[in-house]
Amino acid sequence: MNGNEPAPMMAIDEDDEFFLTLTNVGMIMRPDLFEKHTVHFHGYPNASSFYDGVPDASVAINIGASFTYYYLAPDAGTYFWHCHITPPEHLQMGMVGQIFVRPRQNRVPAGQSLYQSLVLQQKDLRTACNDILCSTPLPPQNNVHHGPNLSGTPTLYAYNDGDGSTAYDVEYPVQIHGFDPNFHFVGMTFNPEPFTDMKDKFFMLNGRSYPDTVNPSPLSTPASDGVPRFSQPLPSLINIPVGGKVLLRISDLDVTEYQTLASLGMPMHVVAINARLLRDMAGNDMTYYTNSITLGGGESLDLILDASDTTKYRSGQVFYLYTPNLDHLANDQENFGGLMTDVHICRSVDPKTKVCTL
Ligand SMILES: [Cu+2]
Repeated sequence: MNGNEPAPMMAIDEDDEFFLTLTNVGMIMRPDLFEKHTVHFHGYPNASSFYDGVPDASVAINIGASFTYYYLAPDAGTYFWHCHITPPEHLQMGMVGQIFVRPRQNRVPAGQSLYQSLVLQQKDLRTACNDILCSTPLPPQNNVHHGPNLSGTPTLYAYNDGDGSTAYDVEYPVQIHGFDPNFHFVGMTFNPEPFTDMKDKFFMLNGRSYPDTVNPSPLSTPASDGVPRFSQPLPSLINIPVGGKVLLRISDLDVTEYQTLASLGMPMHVVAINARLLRDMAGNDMTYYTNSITLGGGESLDLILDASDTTKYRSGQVFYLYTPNLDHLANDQENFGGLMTDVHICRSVDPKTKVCTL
């Protein structure tokens, strides 16, 4: 998928109309195969199963064909997408990507009440729209306004929270993957792939294993024509501006393993699971603090790393996100590596490029 894992990311705003054209160019290395492909937006409230990408219930794209998917982004949250043809195989081969929807709360005019905007939104929706759009219960009444964040731009939120509880300064989409080189090798050699033997031996954050996870640049690899080409454009190094908060939009697309990520010295504030804000039907806060999260393939989770206490978190400090499954802290035969990255506290962080200034 454009030579990257994750495949290209899709970041859209709630209420956007989104058109995606998938072209199946086939595989030069396996001309004997005539595999179809699809795009399945996992967990995403789709208006029509026609665009859902599950081949039994919708269309699949043949070699040489193109098809345009249509989505109306109805509900903020962290999702992900993958090809739905023989999922264990096509996910292992890298047909996985990130998709997230930024909430309409980001567009509340500066100085206006977040709570009132959510009340109004839900009032409108009860008459004009369907239930999917009213998925967040109102929090207790409050007087939080849409103000500026650290860099002076309007604060961004992970969800339509109505109380500012999901505010962040910088966001990091982080997708967890596994990779079994044996399965890929067999796939190149015209033998049937042994699905039951599949077992991941590399463990990756945005397609990178440590120490590539702390490299802020895209990775360069010589391609089969001998020319170096760049891949893995998404960084997995987490830079937090001092006094600020970052949102980690985590999803797991590993086919064979559960994955645990732990944080040392900086609590994880889990605010949403599977694209739903953690709030009960009465609007009570169900978010929680922890030092590790565990996801299976096909799950997502939003968490906030909060460095707003400047007596505890100072510029230049380094923390770690790593897996306590110690056999996943390796790159196949090679110690040490795997599912681990750094968390840097910076004087400032560019929210677009994620570049750290110390
Ligand atoms: Cu596919």
